[in-house]
Amino acid sequence: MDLSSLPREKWLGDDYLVQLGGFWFLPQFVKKNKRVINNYKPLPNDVILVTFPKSGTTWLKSILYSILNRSSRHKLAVEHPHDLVPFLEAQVFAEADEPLALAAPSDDRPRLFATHLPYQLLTKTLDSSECKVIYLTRNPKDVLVSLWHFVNKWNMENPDRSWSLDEATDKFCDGVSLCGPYYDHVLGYKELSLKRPKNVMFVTFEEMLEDPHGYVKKLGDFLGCPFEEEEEVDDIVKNCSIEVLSSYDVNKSKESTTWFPSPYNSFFRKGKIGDYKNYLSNESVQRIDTLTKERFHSLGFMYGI
Ligand code: PAP
Repeated sequence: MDLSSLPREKWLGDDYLVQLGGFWFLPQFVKKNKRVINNYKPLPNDVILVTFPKSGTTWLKSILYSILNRSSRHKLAVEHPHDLVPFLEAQVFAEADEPLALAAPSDDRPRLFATHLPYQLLTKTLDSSECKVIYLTRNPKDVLVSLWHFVNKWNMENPDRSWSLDEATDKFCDGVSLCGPYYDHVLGYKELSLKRPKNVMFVTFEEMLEDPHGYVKKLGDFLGCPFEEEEEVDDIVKNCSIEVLSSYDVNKSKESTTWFPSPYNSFFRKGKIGDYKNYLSNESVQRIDTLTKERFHSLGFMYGI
């Protein structure tokens, strides 16, 4: 594919992002994204976790894996959530149009995948399937601060490319962010969840963190595998907490994943609500809140401030 035909914007240091269908991606992901868009045909019982980067993907991967594989959830102690639940674009379709990982399982256990791709690029894929989608969103200010930490961690070996929070804020507000614009990403799935509530569940990081027990149960119901024992739910909440997950060697590893240039440990930091208050200036908070009002609140979606 000829990348030079796509719009591009400077992003970080000499790196740039390219635009595909109105959303911005690292150039090395364009071909992989297109493979997913053109070739992924979800089975009716596939389960897909969708997030804008830094919205709590790693956490919900571990929870969904635990809900769907109750007998093998001890695997969380030895495998990183990102290896247990592969990203369609970064792992499953990274190299091939028809990857082996897509073979239908011999039993009727659902396949569980994740993606950061926006609905606007997956409209045909998702509209033509009865698969289940769980969309997790998070306050934009916390997303931005989490992303800024993450990117600086992956650039650690190259201090020339460190990224100031002001630069990161400018890019985020301009929509030039990995898989951005954030607001279009969230709204695409929010609208879809209202249209197809049986297939698409929309959850927020904040409500999940405030009531993880209630949300694990709701997710079990949504996925058609409700819990009979409250204890089982409590176990999942505990096993997927940031304290427990980040204590495992596999998640403490400084080695880079095979599919992205960032260390395994960079996916665990604080996992709190409102950490932006420790980093963003009042001016930046106001700037993002104004955008949130324009993009979310004006549509009646009272979220993100
Ligand atoms: P990704 O989209 O690149 O996969 P993602 O997992 O969404 O990343 O983002 C990591 C954030 O989730 C981090 O947030 P923070 O920077 O604000 O701390 C990380 O700490 C948080 N996180 C990871 N695991 C958990 C967990 N078990 N519970 C709560 N938050 C978590």
